[in-house]
Amino acid sequence: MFESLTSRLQNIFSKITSRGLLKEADVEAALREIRLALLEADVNYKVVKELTESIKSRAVGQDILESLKPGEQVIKIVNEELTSILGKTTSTVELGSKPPTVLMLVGLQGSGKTSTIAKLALHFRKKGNKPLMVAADTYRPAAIEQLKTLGNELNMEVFTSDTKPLDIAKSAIDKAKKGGFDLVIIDTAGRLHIDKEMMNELVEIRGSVKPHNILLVVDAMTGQDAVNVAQSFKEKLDFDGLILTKMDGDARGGAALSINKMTGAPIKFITTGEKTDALEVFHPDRMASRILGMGDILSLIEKAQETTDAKKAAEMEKKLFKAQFTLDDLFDQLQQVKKMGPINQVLEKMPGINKMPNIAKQVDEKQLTRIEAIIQSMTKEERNNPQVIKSSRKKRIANGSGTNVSDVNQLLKQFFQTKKLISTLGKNKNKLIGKNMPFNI
Ligand SMILES: Nc1nc2c(ncn2[C@@H]2O[C@H](COP(=O)(O)OP(=O)(O)OP(=O)(O)O)[C@@H](O)[C@H]2O)c(=O)[nH]1
Ligand SMILES: [Mg+2]
Repeated sequence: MFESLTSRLQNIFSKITSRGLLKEADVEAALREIRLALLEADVNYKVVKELTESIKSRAVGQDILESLKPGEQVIKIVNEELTSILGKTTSTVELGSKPPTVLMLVGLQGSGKTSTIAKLALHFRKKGNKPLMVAADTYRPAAIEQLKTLGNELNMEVFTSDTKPLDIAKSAIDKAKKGGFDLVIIDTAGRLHIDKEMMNELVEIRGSVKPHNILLVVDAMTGQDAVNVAQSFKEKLDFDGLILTKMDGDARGGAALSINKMTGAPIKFITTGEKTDALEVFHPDRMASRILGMGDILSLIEKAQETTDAKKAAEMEKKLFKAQFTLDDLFDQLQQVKKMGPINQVLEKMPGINKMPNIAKQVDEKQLTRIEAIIQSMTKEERNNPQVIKSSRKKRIANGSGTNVSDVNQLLKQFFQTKKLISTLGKNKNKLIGKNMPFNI
């Protein structure tokens, strides 16, 4: 996500932070480069203009230029202005007090409506709600089957019926009331272009079922086209919020950075992959940090809380800092990390990681599987006390795991190094954390 924009911005920032003093001309030069980077990221020119002007009006004042760390002050301003462009505050979907809350997803063909419905259903189930997915796309023959398959996969109910979309939606709401569902999510048909037929159908469903929220689903990879689609929809069928899909394939970020300003509608969710758990609530401030390469620790912690057992995590932390961490614990940790999603997406949220592209590239899923296989080929004694692993044992472990002795050596070396690093970190925990942050904002 945003890889190319992030690396451009980081280059610009490293220039201005490497100097102690900043002159007005330096800030202006940096702003010109920021402007170019945004335009190349396919951000709408009106948004680019507004953003650079507001940064400029705040960044060239005496207070900033004469401050102790002017470069960092400028980055802070860019961060705040980016947050503002992305929508300022988080806009969530609140469930009404009188169930069921009805959501209706609309959007062009292939934008990701059906798959996002399953992701939303899972998201709300995790929060303790009981969602009913409704297959009201009778336009494309396989659409109903697609939603049913997703429902089976998640073990969640999907409402289908052989009638017209409007009747399907109405009967689904009746069913929700009787069956104790507190959330109804309606899938609708997409078209290649915005056409009268689609709009009439959507307007009809809206008039009849009065959804609490109409969410427009757009494909982030289509950049400014997504913005144009959203603007046309806004004119014909007012919607309450946006869902940006396929953010995992969007290196530039043009749609995400323009769409809120250009439509006035908040981005409520983003999706970052094909799996049903690849949905995130959109937080403008966290997204701004991610774009600037400062990571998104809060989302990472939330994801970890969702997928890990809190008691286990606390035990692990104690062991880590007491240096009692064994290879068994490492194996457990790998399982937890894997549950958090694709490893490259987990790494993406860590501050400063894109400054170390080699690390991000080195850690791939295959390598994790290899490490797991090596650990599984060890005896209990070896896992608890890896010092005993000498050359004959190494050969046996390599054979057992289908790897080479050099792979075993590498894992052991990394394990001992990490253990040492962590125990030093433990001793200097507070001192080190501040220094390791990429920017002291
Ligand atoms: N990589 C990636 N693929 C996605 C994401 N969201 C959706 N897709 C894929 O995009 C394709 C289209 O998604 P659908 O959910 O069928 O789109 P739709 O809007 O329902 O399409 P129609 O029903 O034809 O209007 C599918 O292959 C999805 O797996 C995402 O966040 N990342
Ligand atoms: Mg669909």
